[in-house]
Amino acid sequence: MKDVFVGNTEYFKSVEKVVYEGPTSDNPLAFKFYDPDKIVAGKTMKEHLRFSIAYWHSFCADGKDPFGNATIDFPWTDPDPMQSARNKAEAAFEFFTKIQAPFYAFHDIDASPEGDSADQYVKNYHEIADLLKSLQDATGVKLLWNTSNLFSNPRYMNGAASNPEFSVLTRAALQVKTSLDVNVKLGGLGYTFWGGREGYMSLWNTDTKRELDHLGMFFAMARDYGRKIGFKGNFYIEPKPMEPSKHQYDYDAATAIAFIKEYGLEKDFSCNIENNHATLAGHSFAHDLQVCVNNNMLGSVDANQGDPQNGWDTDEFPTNVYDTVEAMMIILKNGGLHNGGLNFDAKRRRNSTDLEDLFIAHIGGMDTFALGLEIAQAMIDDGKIDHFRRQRYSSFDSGDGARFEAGKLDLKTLAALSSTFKDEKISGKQEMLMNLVNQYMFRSR
Ligand code: XLS
Ligand code: NI
Ligand code: NI
Repeated sequence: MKDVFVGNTEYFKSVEKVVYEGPTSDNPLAFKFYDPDKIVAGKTMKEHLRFSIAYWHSFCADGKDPFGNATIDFPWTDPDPMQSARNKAEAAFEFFTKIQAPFYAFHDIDASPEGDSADQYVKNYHEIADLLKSLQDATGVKLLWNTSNLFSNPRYMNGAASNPEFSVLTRAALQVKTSLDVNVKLGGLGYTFWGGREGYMSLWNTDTKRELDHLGMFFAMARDYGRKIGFKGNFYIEPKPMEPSKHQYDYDAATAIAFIKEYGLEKDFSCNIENNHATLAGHSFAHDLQVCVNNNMLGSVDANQGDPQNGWDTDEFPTNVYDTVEAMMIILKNGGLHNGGLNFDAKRRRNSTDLEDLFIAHIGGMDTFALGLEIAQAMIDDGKIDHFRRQRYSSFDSGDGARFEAGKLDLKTLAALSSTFKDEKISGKQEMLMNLVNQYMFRSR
């Protein structure tokens, strides 16, 4: 089995490389809908979907929650933290290869132990990065993005780049600088900022204007440094409204985009949209994706789903095909994911304790997006929904409507045209369109 593990030990011995067996297969360890080499609209499914595995959930999250201890055992754990990190890297690449994921993503301290000092942090990180590089070379798996964890360590309890104490910013800068150095070493395609502590718990002790200015300044510095050392990828801001902070500055796509533009970052920054964050903000996944596409700001996607009964980030694997059809519809119209990917920022439940559950969870997520892709493409090919939507705006295609769009009317003229107002009801046909979506979804293919 050497072709599916490149390290010294095979950690997922009970699972072989996962392959497509089709919708009637009863093998839980096979793809039912994701057929990597199948061509959809001129590209393979693999090229469309650009799946990425999240290091933190898959190889670090051990099932701890605020009420309970770890439930998940990782066979690579070693008493020496550096040895653990080396084993974990080998296990991770075995997993990427067996699940056929072309990309991965990590936080600095998911991959490499923080150590007791800043120097140790940098040294550990570079040593592990060298190993990751050799594993990338051996497997062909690429880094979608990395990021710095600026939220777990107590030093960040009042924020990182938006901390009211200057010296904390310097420590955050060390992490971001080192992550960018490592990114360039690994040929990463992106770098993500997710600011769990960049926000506030109380307005009574917070100068939000000053904190936002600091955050904007910090991001500009990261951009300048990255470009200087040869980072050619995209910087992403990952919006989230709250959790752990009561309010996070990058609340949703619209807020993050306004921030990006306000601080002059639009050439280098775009958004990394996560389904469960969009729903926490009171939107849908599709809403935040569409806001990004409207602004040419769709960078990458954290593919997961929330639980409608819970008001927090449950980070579940995507299984809701309605969500992925809507998402893929928008992504396809955006010309694809470009440099971004579908990164499974998702974890198995803490009582899914078999090692193979990690595979089963990802298989479900990949199948769900493959279904989304095929159904969305069928809807696009058929054109009924697009046609309906275009028709709805056809009064702007010619005559005064077109002159309005071209900016050739003023308010007085527009008001004068009210003599042409047609006082009749025009149905929005929502139910008809939703029934049509069900037809595309459930007709036999
Ligand atoms: C947390 C975020 C986090 C980012 C990376 O809610 O989703 O996992 O994706 O820091
Ligand atoms: Ni995320
Ligand atoms: Ni999240």
